Amino acid sequence: MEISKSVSNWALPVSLLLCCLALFNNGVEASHKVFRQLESVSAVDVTKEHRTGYHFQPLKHWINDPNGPMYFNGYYHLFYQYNPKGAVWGNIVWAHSVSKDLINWKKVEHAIYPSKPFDEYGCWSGSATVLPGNKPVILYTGIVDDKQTQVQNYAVPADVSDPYLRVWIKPDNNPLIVADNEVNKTAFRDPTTAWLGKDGEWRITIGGRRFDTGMSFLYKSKDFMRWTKVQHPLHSTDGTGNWECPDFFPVQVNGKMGLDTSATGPDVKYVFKVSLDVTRYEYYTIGTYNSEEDKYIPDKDMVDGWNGLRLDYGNFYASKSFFDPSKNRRILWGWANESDTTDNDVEKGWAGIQLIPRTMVLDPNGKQLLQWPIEELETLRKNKVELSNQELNKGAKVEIKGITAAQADVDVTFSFDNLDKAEPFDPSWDRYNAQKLCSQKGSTVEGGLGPFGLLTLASENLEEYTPVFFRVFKDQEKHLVLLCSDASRSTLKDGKSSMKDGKDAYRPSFAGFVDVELKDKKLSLRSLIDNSVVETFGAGGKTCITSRVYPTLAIYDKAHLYAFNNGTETVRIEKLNAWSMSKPVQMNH
Ligand code: DQQ
Repeated sequence: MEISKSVSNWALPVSLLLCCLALFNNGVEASHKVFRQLESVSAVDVTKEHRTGYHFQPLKHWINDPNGPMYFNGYYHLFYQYNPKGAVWGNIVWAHSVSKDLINWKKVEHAIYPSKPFDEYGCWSGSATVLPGNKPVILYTGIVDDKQTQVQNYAVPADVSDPYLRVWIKPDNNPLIVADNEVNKTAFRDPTTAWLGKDGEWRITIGGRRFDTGMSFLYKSKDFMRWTKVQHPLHSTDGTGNWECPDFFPVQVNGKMGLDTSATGPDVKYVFKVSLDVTRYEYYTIGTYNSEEDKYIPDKDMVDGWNGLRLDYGNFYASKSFFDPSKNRRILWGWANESDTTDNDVEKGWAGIQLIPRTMVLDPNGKQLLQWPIEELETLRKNKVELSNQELNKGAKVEIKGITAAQADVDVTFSFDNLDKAEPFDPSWDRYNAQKLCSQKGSTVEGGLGPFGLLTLASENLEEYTPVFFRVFKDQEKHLVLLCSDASRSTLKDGKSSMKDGKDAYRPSFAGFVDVELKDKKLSLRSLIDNSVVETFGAGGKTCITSRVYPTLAIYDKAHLYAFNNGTETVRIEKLNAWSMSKPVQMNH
């Protein structure tokens, strides 16, 4: 995710950009940087420093997109894009892990790997659907040649009575779907979970583009085997470039329950999410879907493009959701890649993590989603510390002691007496470029109401720290709340790659606005801190930001956690709960 996220002034047409990306990526129009010389260099040692304690990771090597996910007969199945041979992208298989609680994971055999003419050059992302009769099926993208021609295949378990579903079969009638002449064959991938229309036919959508129009193709089938393309795509947006990993699912209006992907009804809205290949971030819209006409229409106040709502304003990509019938919830998985140099990825012997699964519901205001870490995560909490009613005057910095600050869960509610001191929002600032605003007005630049929040992964003398904080602005009669997760001071390490084509370290001031009313004069923040990752949920999950950071001093028991206020207005820690986080008993061994 190294490409600048400042998209307000697109000087270059997207098509030119796409062309440049292809040139710099060994001629391959794919989202991942290709390092031919490194893709099969196996890790000799795996560096422990910066490995996460409670996030999903294999024992070594590269991972990217979460695939599948599904709940089946008492087990959660997470498949993921994995390089069995090295710590950079390449040699991609569907690795497979199973879990009873989404916390402890058992690694099983790779579910899908290149072996047939229809996937000889790669087994890329896809999804699982549990068909009536409790029959799981995976749809995935197969790469059939060295020109990256993409087709859609299926796989089924060899033995559904095996609780781990260890062995998957790719029947000989694959591929199920090949691109027709209207479809760009090298931008045609990542089939979704299927949903059933009122006419009894299955639908899936597949990401791609037509020139620089991002597009999600729609296919229908009566029997899941013979698929026909619907004339119009499920959705498309001009000028957004290639779409990867689309996700399409229903949400309850005024309800907290998750819905099966085929659910419909009067109190149901739909979410369409896409991963933007060009900028490496995602956006989503909320809208209506009519299965008779097969049209998805975003609500009229939705921003449908670069500046749309994001599931996460940080390092978060190729996400995928699934319905968990055991707890009636919709769960979202997202992938965070490394923000460090390629040299460091290779030296560490691993790259990429899956973020903590999040439940997703529609905000009661109907205008966005709310995300929250799954409740099972709370079983890892220990050594609770509490603070309440603690004033933070201008310049205050209070250490949260008694927990392992490098591996912690902290949940805090700040309150303040009035909003009058909020600094005016300069109309010349770009509302869609929260990140730029955060980089200009960092955690140390004095404001009126804010900056206040947490200093995570901080070294004792603050040579290194990753602040997550709010800053409140006055904007005519309203207020604008900015949430930042700023990696710019997170490490003393030099961030330059020594390789000519390697990637440099990326330390952005990630940020997003928080759509909150402030009537109660409170703002809450929850951060999951885990050695090299900070996942933040602002205002009950309205705005989420993930940062990957690599401190050199603030590691293990040398890491500290502080609450701070650098605004002139006093704020109060109304309530703070923090816990050390244990490691799961089993993580992929
Ligand atoms: N990663 C997969 C593709 C997908 C991309 C290849 C997104 O299927 O489009 O590893 O990160």
